[in-house]
Amino acid sequence: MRRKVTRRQALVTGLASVGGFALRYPRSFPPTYGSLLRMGDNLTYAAHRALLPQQALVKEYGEADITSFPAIGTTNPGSSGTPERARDYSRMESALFAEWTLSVEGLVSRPRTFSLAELKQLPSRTQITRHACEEGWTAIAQWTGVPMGAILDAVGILPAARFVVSYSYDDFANSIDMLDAFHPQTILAYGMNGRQLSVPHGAPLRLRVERQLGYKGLKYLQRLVVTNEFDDGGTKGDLANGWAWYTGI
Ligand SMILES: Nc1nc2c(c(=O)[nH]1)N[C@H]1C(S)=C(S)[C@@H](COP(=O)(O)O)O[C@H]1N2
Ligand SMILES: [Mo]
Repeated sequence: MRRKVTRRQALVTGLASVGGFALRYPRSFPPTYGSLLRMGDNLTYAAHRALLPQQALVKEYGEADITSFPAIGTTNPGSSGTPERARDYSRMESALFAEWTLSVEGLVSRPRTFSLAELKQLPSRTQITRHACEEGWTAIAQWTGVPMGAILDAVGILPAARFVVSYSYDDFANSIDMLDAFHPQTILAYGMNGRQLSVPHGAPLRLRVERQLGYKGLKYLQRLVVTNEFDDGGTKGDLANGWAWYTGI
């Protein structure tokens, strides 16, 4: 007879087996632990961090699997938000984002900005993956960009670094931990399906966090901040907007 393992048993067994991992990452629970309303975070976060191989890759598809892909949420920061921001974004867009830069700051030894041209000189990765939106649809696309780990290596994160908070032109933010930040499939994408990333899909640069739901893939990136304390972006972040911080799939 097959022994049934309850989710709770699986969780406890898993947590017990990650001693070595817990030494490096002292928290086995997500930063949102403690809120009854966020118990879903605790299960998926602990299960992913404890039960799965640490750097498991999500499935990658072939070109024949690419599907149509709706644009969701903000589809043009140049026509939404404050007039100043809309003007800034429109100006950058009409200059083909030559003036756009990504700022990388916080707990790093060499804070700096990267132009699009500079990002394209860093090692790139192309992957065809399935995007899952919390609204219930999925779509498959090919993404090309710089692994976030390559950017973090370029600026040199300090030993206390634990999270990367991303900020966007349409005033959203969200954060991921270092495990997701250095996951090989976590990339800052400037290309989609072999072309420049379009405005509806987040031009000039968007995040892809392939092991989490689609809303963690922030479009219209502006700034990355490395922190040692949990920071979800406050009123701009997922939690303040009623979404879970960790949405492993
Ligand atoms: N800056 C920003 N990023 C965002 C959003 C947004 O509205 N603004 N929507 C999120 C949601 S809910 C999803 S499903 C995906 C959609 O990406 P797409 O528009 O390329 O389909 O982007 C995510 N990232
Ligand atoms: Mo979404």
